[in-house]
Amino acid sequence: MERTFAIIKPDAFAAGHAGKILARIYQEGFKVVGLKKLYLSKVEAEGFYYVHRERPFFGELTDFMSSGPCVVMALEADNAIMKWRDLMGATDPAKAAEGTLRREFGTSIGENATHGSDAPETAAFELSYFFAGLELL
Ligand code: DAT
Ligand code: MG
Repeated sequence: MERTFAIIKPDAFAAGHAGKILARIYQEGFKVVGLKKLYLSKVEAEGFYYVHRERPFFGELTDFMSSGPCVVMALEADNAIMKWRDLMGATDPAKAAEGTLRREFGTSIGENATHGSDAPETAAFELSYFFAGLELL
């Protein structure tokens, strides 16, 4: 079993898609081992996306992620990291495959409904950024 870190981003939460996304997560066989609703500050969003600090879209990205409430989750499954990336689809919803979450709920490359860790090291960092070990028992 592997764990990954996922976010229902502010666009999807504000549009009322959190329930549908969560239903899909269960349907696909993930175990939700941690879940909370948060309203990130700009500084907290910057800390989370620190690896992207030099990218031209960093300001836009962190403004968006701190623009409203989101849902952060720890998901467990065999091959959870890749499985969740596959379910989300490509970063740009226009390029995401039919049936993926970003295709269904994303509206632009910036406002793409969900986040998922891309590797074991980033999953470890991202899980620990939002959850204490005791919250994931
Ligand atoms: P992913 O979220 O698929 O891992 P990423 O790590 O490359 O994609 O980028 C993180 C987020 O930054 C992405 O979900 C949305 C935003 N982003 C990426 N590329 C962008 C761009 N060209 N313009 C605006 N926002 C972008
Ligand atoms: Mg990424």
